[in-house]
Amino acid sequence: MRLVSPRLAPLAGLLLLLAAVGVRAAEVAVDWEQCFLTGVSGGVCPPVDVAVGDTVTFNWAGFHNVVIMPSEADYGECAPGAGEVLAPEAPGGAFPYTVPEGAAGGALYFVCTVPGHCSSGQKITLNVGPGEEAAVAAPSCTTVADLLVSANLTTLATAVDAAAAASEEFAAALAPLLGEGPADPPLMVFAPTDAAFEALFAALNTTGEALLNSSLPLVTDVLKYHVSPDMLDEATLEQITTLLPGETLLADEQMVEAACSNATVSVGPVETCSGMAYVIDRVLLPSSAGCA
Ligand SMILES: [Cu+2]
Repeated sequence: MRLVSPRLAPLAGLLLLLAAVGVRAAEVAVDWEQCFLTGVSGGVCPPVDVAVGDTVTFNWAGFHNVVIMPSEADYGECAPGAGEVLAPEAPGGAFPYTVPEGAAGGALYFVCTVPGHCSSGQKITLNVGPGEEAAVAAPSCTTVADLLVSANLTTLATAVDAAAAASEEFAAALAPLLGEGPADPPLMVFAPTDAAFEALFAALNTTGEALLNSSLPLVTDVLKYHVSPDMLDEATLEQITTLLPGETLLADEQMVEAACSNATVSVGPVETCSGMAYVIDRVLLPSSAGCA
């Protein structure tokens, strides 16, 4: 990640939080020796519930191996030669097995194929929970609106609210960004910081409030100039279209050249529900705004 200013610290926290989602792998111990003893005394080694990514460690003291069987039927019959040897037979051992993604929602079957052991009952079933499927069913994606809040981009959020309240067309165009409509095609967003807006207001010798009151259509055009249906190349400046008809930008993932001003990407790309977002340090002004 690039340099993150204190202002954007909440964004960094959000990204770390997102990265941590789904990383809850557990350590599960299987007493493989006890499983053997339970089997030879006529019992059944109880199945164990696990999740994708869990590490299951088979521990034993006697002479055993760990073999995974391809099916419940092979497991039930202790079919000779059917399984794959994961840990060769050895006098004592601790074999770690990581539950693979493909096992989600199913079961895994393990036996010991030292002669007589499987048929005596040294076998165990691991029931695998739905794992990542649950996360896919309820995606935890970030909308651009979430991003503006978490990155504390209050001036931009205020301007977007005012423009959306004044123009149904603008509100409809922005709906996918706010998580209120399907993002197809995805939309890329350049989000200027509060400091960028302050610099613009100072240059124009005005305030944000005055500008919204006197020139809302112009503000709306400027906002449209910050949204594009195009994708960026990492390091090659390419011309991209914007939601403002006839106005284009030259941009890569480091910088943006607008008609009247250039900006540097300070944070990004940030993946949102509706496409990529980049926090930038200048407000982009289209030629129709009149290059001051
Ligand atoms: Cu054994």
